[in-house]
Amino acid sequence: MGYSIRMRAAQGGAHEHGGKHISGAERLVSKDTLEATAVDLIRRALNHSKGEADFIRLTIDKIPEEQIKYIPALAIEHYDAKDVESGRKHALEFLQQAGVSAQAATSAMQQLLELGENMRGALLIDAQTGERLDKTAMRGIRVTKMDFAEPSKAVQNLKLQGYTNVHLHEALVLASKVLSAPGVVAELCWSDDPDYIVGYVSGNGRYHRISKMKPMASELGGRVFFVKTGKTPEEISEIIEYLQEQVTLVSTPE
Ligand code: PML
Repeated sequence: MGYSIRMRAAQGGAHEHGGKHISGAERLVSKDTLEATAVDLIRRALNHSKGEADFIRLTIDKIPEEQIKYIPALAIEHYDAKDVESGRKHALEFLQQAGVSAQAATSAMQQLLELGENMRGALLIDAQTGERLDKTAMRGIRVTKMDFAEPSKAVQNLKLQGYTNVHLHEALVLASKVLSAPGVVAELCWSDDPDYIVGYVSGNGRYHRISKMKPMASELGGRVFFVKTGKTPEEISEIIEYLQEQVTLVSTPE
């Protein structure tokens, strides 16, 4: 038994009323750490480099054990890019190694770069044609209800590999869940945090972490999930349902 706790924060009112997205995060925690986690998430919303939030929404749901799916974490491979151009070039290569066509990879990257403002969720894109599959406009597909199965063990394990950043912890959980969805073959992401320029491509069981995916001070980031071509509308709805609703805990290797 655990609790899903999710935070989203905006400035200038709620997201649904046109507020600017400041921060979002989520945890799956036990009852005894729920309160401390809530405080942690509120602090995070109030102290963000994108500005101070004036709208903060915390949502808490109790989750029965039988609804939880356990999956392994992706293996991390770090690529040190000399500049943003080389980072993006390698991202396109990693996507193709994961089964995304050159056309779909290039078109997805272009769609992310042309957004002009941040979406709350991800674009869902056909891995062969590059066509957008979701009909959620600027909302996008939000992945929720996930965490590390044993957070302190996972943090320790990542620290031993030289990774201490909270962005990475959260992104690894999300990327592991996304790639476990039926029909998802890869993901492309870079952060919208103005002082964080790291991004990644996940595919083939790997999290290819890329040191430079956007210029410093840029507030534009985003995510694309690539889906195997030929899915029916019902199958696409199932993928979206899995990403949004399946409670998932990510285990890290010993
Ligand atoms: C985000 O923070 O929204 C995305 C972070 C992407 C990269 C995380 C990392 O590997 O450091």
